[in-house]
Amino acid sequence: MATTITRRGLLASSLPLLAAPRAFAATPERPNIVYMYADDLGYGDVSCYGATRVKTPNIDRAAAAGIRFTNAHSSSATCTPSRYSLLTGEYAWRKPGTGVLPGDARLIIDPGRYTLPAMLREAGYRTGIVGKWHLGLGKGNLDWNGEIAPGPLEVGFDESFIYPATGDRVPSVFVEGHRVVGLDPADPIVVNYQHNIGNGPTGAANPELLRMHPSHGHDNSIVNGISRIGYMSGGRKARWVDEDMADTLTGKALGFIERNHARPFFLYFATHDIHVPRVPNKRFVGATGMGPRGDAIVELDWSVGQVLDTLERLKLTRNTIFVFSSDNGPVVDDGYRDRSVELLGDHKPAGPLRGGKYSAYDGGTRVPFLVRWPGRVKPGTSDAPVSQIDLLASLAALTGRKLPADAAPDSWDVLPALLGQSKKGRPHIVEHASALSLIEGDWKAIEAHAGPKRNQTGNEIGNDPAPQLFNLREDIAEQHNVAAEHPEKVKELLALLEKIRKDGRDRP
Ligand code: NG6
Ligand code: CA
Repeated sequence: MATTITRRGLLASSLPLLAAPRAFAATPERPNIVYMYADDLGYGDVSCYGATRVKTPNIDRAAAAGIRFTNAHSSSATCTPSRYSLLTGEYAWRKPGTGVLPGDARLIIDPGRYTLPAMLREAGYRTGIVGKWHLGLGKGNLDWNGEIAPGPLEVGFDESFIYPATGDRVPSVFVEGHRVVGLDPADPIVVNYQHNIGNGPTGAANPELLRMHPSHGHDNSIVNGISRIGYMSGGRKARWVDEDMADTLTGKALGFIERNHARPFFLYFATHDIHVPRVPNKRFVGATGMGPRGDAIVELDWSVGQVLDTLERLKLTRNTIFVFSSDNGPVVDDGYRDRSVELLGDHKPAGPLRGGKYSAYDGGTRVPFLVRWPGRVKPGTSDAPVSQIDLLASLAALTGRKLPADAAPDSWDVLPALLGQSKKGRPHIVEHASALSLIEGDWKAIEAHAGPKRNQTGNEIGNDPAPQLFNLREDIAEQHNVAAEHPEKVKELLALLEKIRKDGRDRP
């Protein structure tokens, strides 16, 4: 490095030696980061967001010691696109092929791409994923009995213990690193999403073998008395037991924290709860009187408690940012007759919001979002508009990483909002269901979209052949479409949405 004679120059040239990790931000920090991602948990499903028939003391404990966001969003109203956006910082709707994936899909994130875990690894973190993946594995025509790659380890994670897609999709096995866990080579796994393999029983042909019946779809291969989406044969010893999934995944999450407690770590813990099939452990059966859906929330809350207790025991609480959220809004009947509709009573999974999973109304993407960092974050609530997609840019800012110009095109640095220092957040929220929506300030426009008003779950999708407009401040339940009264507002918001679409990036 060239040194200049001026005092200032000499000082500047010696600085990097003294403070190499501070190269990018004024005061970068490296707290541990735990991102706990529930599946299909709604805005009204936990007690700190107003639920009364289900109690979630551990989630509430994180809320009480942190910031409870009231206007935080998943990027999409379903799983794969939300998770794709979370990890890449790119709106999934920009990239075809990022919708809900089958269990035999190829990896949809290019290996080597700048991702949330890759960024944190560069910042000196040990990175780990436990739980739901649902972003595809391999390059197509994967042999489940060999090396399963590329996958999480090729897009930024140092350690990986996942299940490939969803609890209701085959293959119903865990994958650790590059291998199926507990696979007996004499009983190889074959997966097919077109037709049955061999003569294994299916939900369609053998309903008498089922302990939980489908309400729609879900009538292919039977695993543990529950028929799934897709067909699999073999791998009998490797198949998971639904009742034990939360224990297995939570145990792996705690193991990761324990192994890495002495260094900065990033744990992405994506639970199976409360996705279908809802089969909580018998410890939680009957906990709520709401059937498996309510009991799965209590099981999820137990997992949160285990993580918080472990951080406490290892004296990591003060030096760990704990974030809790959900990948999309709630759904009651998502394809199995598990009595959740009958036992729902007055419980409101989406709280005051309209719609739920799959929906362009706010119930689709406005989800619980908690940030706890004792000592650094003052407890309270925040209505700052933030999106999960912003974690990449925000955590880069925290840890002093400079995003390459073409990385994470839609991720805003909202770190001050996440730390409770500002109510500003991102300038607008883009919501993604069948239709796209744009929220700016009090106003929300949903673009025109053909298609059914509801899908088979009964959830409203938000489709309408004409654009819709709501004033969320006055009408959080989106009951009054005021597009006809404010055509200029509709035009303005949809023009901004169009610009974001055309520009190929949202962030500055
Ligand atoms: C749907 C499934 C639903 C769920 C969803 C994905 C049917 C009829 N419905 O296609 O049960 O698996 O996909 O959920 O098959 S998500 O949370 O992973 O996005
Ligand atoms: Ca989901």
